[in-house]
Amino acid sequence: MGCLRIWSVLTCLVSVSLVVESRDSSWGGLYPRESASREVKSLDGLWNFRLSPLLDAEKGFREEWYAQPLSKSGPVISMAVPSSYNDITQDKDLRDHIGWAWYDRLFYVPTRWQTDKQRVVLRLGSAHYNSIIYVNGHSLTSHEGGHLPIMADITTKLVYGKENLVTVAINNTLTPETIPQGTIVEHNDPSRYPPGYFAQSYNFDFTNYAGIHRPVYIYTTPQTFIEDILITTDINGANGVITYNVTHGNTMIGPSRSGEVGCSMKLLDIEGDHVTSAMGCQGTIVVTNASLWWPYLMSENPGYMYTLLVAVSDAEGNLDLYPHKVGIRTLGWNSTTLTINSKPLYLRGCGKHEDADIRGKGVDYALIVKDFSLLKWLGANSFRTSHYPYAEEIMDMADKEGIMIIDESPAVGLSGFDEALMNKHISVMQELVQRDKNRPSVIMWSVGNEPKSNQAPALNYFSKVVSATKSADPSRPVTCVLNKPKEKEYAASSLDVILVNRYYSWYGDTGHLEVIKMQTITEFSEWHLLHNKPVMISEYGAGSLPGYHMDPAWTWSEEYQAELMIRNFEAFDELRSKGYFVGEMIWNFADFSTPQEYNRPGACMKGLFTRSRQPKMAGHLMRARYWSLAQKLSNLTVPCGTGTFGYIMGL
Ligand code: GCB
Repeated sequence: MGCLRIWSVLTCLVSVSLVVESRDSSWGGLYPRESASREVKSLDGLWNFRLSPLLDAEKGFREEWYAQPLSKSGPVISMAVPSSYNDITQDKDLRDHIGWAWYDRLFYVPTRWQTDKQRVVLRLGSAHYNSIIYVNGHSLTSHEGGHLPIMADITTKLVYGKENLVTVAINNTLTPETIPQGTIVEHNDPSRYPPGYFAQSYNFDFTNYAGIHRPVYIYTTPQTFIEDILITTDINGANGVITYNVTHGNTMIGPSRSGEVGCSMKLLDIEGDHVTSAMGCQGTIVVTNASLWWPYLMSENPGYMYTLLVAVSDAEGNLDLYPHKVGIRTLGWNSTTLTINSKPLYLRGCGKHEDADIRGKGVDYALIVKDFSLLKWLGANSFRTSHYPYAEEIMDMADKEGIMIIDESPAVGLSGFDEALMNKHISVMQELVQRDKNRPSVIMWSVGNEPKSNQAPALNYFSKVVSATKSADPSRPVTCVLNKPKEKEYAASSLDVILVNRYYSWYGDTGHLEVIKMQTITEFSEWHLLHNKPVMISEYGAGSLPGYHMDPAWTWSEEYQAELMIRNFEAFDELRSKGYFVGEMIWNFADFSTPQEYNRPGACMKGLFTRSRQPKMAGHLMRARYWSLAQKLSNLTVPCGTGTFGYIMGL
């Protein structure tokens, strides 16, 4: 049989990525933003699409599907970008596909970009999992990993004033070498399975949606351009201190002209009014009487951001401008406490997913606005990007709304811990830090969720991954979300804050809500005692079927989910009074899609909200809890009624 499944999937990844002409995708570049020197053009919309045959994964490469429009080499369907491809049609094979999928579209570039000597960059916010990008038949770049940006300079590959072709090949196969990991199970018994039969399994419960999940842009810069901007902030009395470092690039051939490049900065306030200016590619700006970036419900004016207008110019007259948002805030942490702007933090939030019907993990602005509106309705101040980095469009909203983020890598459920995996994991952390380093909303890095860190090699592995993350960014605490018993936990010693997932009275002692308080208090006190670090619960919860009611509470009823939460709240309040318990995040914000299985009805039902974002009883209860915490901790007046539960809690 030609090129058989997993084998071909893997060999294709290796052989094809060897022939790409450039590999600058390890740095996804600054988010495409318009300025007086930059034009941005969206390539979102309907693309052409075709799957590779399941049993001949290499067909598209062998037949060079990227050399001409896909519609010329065979049948195509329309595919929405951004979106997952799985749930878009009625086709089961498309929903369940494992292997290569091909996308392409035509686009124009104006001749003016050539006459103006513009550099042109193609950028995909993400594509899951492995991708190879072609422009006009040239293999341009490849990227491994589904949740971080991919970019490539396409200036010399374009035909100006004419149609150009962009082709993206994506492979969603997960193996023990990918992050996250998965396994391809080959079924070789001819009496039970057809020839070549295989299935994908993985060590997490959410659907492994695939596709071009985030916006695709092309944008221009001058030949001398702003490559990256690093911003850190501090507070000195009433003043804010912004330290910046601008790196610039240059497409001109010949001796380096970096000596002739100059930078200047203009700081604008939230109204766009000039605050102050500075010269030089590195430097410090003092903002007198600064407005600080505060989280939602910790200030009357959360999410305050200035704009740093960065300008880079050279002797040839190139001038590049990039507007970068800056939130001035400090973070602190010690053995008991997390602080923001020197005030103690208590995180009240949830784990989330990028997940919705039809579009799967595709960016959807309507959903982003809805989710932040629900978070604010809840009185939540934070969430974790469980279990992978979320779209930059979501992160922008978090910065703006003052919602704090625990920014997690895609390393969910890892095991094995060999050196190759560790190096890949370190690169992923570096890419994530590179992308999100300047975001005021990001208050902690999470290197992963529920690794098999009861295996001894996890000790060296996590100490290296955590220390690489810290050297990429010393300004934020680093964690990993744990679920192994504390007596056999090898990752914890490397972390700044201990985050633990515990499902008392759900996965253990099912039906026995009365044990939650005792077990939670014992467990979390011991974690603190053992490691002398701040601790928080990063997941707890129960599944509920909306509209299913039972009194007394019974598993899967809305009453059971609500009562389980109340028992947990009692434990959290007691732990909080001990001074080292820094937050609670329920699992999950909303019900989300899971693979087909017999113990879940097509979704993880632990949401406060249904998948279509309507509150369950748990959502109303959580709203009363979070608003009452906000009132207690930040002395806030609750602005409007918080429903029946709020009434009972005296809000
Ligand atoms: C966990 C995982 C989360 C699952 C959850 C569950 O511990 O971190 O991804 O969805 O349990 O519902 O089982």
